[in-house]
Amino acid sequence: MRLLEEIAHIGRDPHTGGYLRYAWTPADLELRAWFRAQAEQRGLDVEEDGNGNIFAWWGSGGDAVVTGSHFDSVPQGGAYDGPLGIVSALLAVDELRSQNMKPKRSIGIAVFAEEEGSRFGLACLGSRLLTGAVDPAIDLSDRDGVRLQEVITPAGRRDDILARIGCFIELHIEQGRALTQPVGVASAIWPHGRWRLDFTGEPNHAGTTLMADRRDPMITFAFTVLAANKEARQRGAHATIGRVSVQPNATNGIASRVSAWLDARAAATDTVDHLVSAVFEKAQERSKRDGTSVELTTESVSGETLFDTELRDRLAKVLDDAPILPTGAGHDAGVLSAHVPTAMLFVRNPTGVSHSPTEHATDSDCEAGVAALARVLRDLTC
Ligand code: HGY
Ligand code: MN
Ligand code: MN
Ligand code: MN
Repeated sequence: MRLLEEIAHIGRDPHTGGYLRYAWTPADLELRAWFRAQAEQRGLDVEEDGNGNIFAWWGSGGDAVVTGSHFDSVPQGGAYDGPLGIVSALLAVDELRSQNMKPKRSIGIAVFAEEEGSRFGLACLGSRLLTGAVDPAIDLSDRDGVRLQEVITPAGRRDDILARIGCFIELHIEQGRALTQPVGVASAIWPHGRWRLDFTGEPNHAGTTLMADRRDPMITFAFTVLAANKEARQRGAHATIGRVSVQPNATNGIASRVSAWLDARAAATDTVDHLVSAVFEKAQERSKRDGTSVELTTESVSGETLFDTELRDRLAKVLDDAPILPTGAGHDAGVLSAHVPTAMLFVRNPTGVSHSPTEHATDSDCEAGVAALARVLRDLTC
């Protein structure tokens, strides 16, 4: 898809084809510069909000219809998750310009920072800073120990920008297999959250310590991974353990500490809560047996997002009764929806695979997404 191809090489791992686009790293800075140039080529007024987010405005008025997404990726992520929404917004503006459209409301394109949370751990960091959902002084560090405030000095909540946004619409590749037509409209985002699990044991010699004398946190950790899988399956929920670090991670030493993140999601909030409590309970029981300890820390929790029904139905109607469906994936649209009427458009993902180098959408479906976004922007601003 045009423009996606232009940025395809940026932050791409040549061995796997996956993307390593982490916020404020060279790849991300290159993508931001590319976006700024694209926006300026279109005569859009570009501003940065001090939280890492970029806004490109067509028109200076308030009550703007804003669309956009994120550039950053999960480690070894795909080419579409995020960038498709930004590229489609640029191409939709081109489409409206080619129709000689003069919008009566401003149109904005937004690029949100650190949506995946791959660098600092907190998802939707940029949109959460913009809306005041997190404090600009928040204490976050990346895996190299670099603090957020060493990278940017977050401006925090920007009421002036929020006041300009009349509604927000995020176009995104669908991250499941539910969408069987080229374009769909989102109804909701499942409740989801991230919890950190820290397992502590006793470092010791791999060769001389009897098995019965060990206090190995890896054992409690391994048991917890299996428990999370079992508890999730029993509840029809989704649980994933990732971002694992083992200290000191020797080949011939028993670990002192294992840290991991639990990503838990389900169609209902209390299912997520029960899932996390059940996993932690099982981990604590096992830790008693292993002579280790386990701590649970809540990193971020997002309740169910129900998108604005009027906007949702209006988009579905404009798009000839496009299918309406929920998603288990989090988005900046979920954060914005607490502040402005918000909707999402999904572009079909034939395999449903995402957060993987093989993530893919066909060119014709991506073009259908651009056409749909243009139709929606026209409907809302003319
Ligand atoms: O993790 C998510 O659901 C999203 O892709 N950030
Ligand atoms: Mn993602
Ligand atoms: Mn995304
Ligand atoms: Mn998103």
